[in-house]
Amino acid sequence: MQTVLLTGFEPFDQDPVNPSWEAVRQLDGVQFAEDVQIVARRLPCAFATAPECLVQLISELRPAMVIATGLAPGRSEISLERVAININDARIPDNLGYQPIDTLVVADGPAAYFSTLPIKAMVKAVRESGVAASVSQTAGTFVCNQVFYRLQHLLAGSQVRSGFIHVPDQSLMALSSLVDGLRVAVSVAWNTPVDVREVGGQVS
Ligand code: PCA
Repeated sequence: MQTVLLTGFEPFDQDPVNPSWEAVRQLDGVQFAEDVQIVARRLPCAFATAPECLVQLISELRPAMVIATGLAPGRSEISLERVAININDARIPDNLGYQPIDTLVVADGPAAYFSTLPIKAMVKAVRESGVAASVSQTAGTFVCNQVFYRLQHLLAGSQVRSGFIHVPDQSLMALSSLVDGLRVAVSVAWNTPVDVREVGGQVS
């Protein structure tokens, strides 16, 4: 059996729940192809501990694909992140009270990494399933971007494809739609070796 590791985050910034974890936990154990199953795990919302936790999970579970998710407050669509950047610039302290400003995620790392997931195909399929989705050109500069960058750094050059999805607030998308959309996104990612060519950019 092969594993797709799907992560969500614990709550942060005084929110009682984080829909990223509430959604992915519902997909834990779901088998979406004959020999592939989702394993869902929760990451802490802290710069110091989240990447270590993810690295540990990857060495333990040896996943064939990794998709991390987190909440993007205010966004109303499932956001397929295109790029992780090598900067931490926190607007608020994380759950351990740490607030880095303009520090590098990896001291000698490149400025950015692209997602290695077929993000255009994923957007297309999620939309066709009736759930709002789009490509996002920035994962921000907080813990999610840091985790995304560390993930891409760790798996760069490997056969294991990986990326990040930001999810909407529960006030802007029902949890059931989010779960359905993520299930489609994972399955399409698994089944699409080469991304499709679709409009998905922004003018500014
Ligand atoms: N969202 C935050 C961190 C944890 C989460 O769910 C972010 O976008 O960085």
